[in-house]
Amino acid sequence: EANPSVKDDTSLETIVRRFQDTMSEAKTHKFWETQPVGQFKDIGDTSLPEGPIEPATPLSEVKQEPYNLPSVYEWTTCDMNSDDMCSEVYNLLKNNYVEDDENMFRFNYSKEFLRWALRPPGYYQSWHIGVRAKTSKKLVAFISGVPARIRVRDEVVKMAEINFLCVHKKLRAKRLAPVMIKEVTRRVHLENIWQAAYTAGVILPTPITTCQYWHRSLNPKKLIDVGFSRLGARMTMSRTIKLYKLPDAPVTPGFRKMEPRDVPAVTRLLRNYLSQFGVATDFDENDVEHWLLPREDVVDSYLVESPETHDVTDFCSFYTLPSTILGNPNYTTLKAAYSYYNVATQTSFLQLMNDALIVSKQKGFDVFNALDVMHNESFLKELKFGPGDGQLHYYLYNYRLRSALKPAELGLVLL
Ligand code: MYA
Repeated sequence: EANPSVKDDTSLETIVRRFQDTMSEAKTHKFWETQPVGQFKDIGDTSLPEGPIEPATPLSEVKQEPYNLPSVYEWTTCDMNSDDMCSEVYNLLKNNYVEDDENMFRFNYSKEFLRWALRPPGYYQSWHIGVRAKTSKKLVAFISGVPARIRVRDEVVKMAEINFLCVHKKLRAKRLAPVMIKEVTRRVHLENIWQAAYTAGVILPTPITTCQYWHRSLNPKKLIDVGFSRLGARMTMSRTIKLYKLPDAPVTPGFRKMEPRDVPAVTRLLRNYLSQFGVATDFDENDVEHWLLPREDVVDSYLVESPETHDVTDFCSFYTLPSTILGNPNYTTLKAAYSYYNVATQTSFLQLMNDALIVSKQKGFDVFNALDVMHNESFLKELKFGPGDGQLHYYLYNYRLRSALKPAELGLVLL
């Protein structure tokens, strides 16, 4: 007999989406079946070795010319130092990038954010790849990579992190994406790098793990007004506002913004913390300086400096990623903070993250989002995060894991 309580809290949309997810595994992937990625048919085959699926080839064997695009389009390399080029990428993404399942919200990464995300230490301009319409010169598609060191078990592997794949809405389903993926792969190979990491909301062959987004309301009235959340059963607006109320200032003594002088201590703290996860980013001081020093409206980092010893004992960070609210007469933008890397050694993880919520509320964010990666599970429910309906799948290119990870075994957050 069906369990009515399970049936009741499962909407038709959820059932349909789960069914589609299941079917997409059975579906053929004309492009992905040709790529060195874990294939669905190999799931559970523990005889396959862990590590690169294909060996690196001599650089002289890497194709020297770009892949062919349909004749009306041409490749362009995007110089993110140029304001004009940066604006073109920004506008393409603002109008055509990722939306939620119900098409109510669309990511609106800021120009400063894109500059930060695409120019880390050692970045390659050749990995910032655009496609233009030949006649109008309009930018119609984009894909990017940045270099990163990612540790898989005991091995630190040089990889490309691939992000911001976007094809203009009017040019969808024309198989442009596979050509763009092949072209970025070629340009990554030219730098003698043979692996990549990426995330997507869609299921492809084959996720190394599947994470869930959780959301903590900071401005519940607005979130309800714009349809991001719903008033709970037996809840009024005023009870809801009270439920999510936070103190005006952080409570942990010694809690302050990270500064340049903190880079060595934060690097030690993070490296030590991340060493316990099966797959994790391998940050050195240069990376920490780039990825974690606060940048206004891009990334925020706070730490706890012990008032007695002046040691840096705890750290939390989040990045700024607003979404455009589509078709709402009263609001245009949802201000969201996304949990990035957090480490607690002396402060309780709960109190540390509550302080992160407090400062993000003070900064005017409407919602604080976090994935169930690393030790995040331990604070989500208690700090009144609710599970979202979006899933995020993590992938490696040309690197096989013998078995999938749990989200809590992942120490990697992509933007
Ligand atoms: S994830 C964010 C992706 N962007 C969006 O969701 C924005 C809105 N959507 C779009 O702009 C388009 O729908 C996109 C697809 C561009 C996504 N990742 O051209 P098509 C496969 C990988 O006809 P379109 C992010 O940025 C699909 O399964 N593959 O389709 C990380 C099918 O292949 P197959 C995807 O809808 C990106 C083929 O493309 C994705 O017009 C990581 C259809 O092509 C996706 N998100 O365009 C990229 N969506 O038949 C991989 C669809 O086989 C990097 N597809 O199923 C791999 C590593 C490369 C470097 C390696 C170095 C060594």
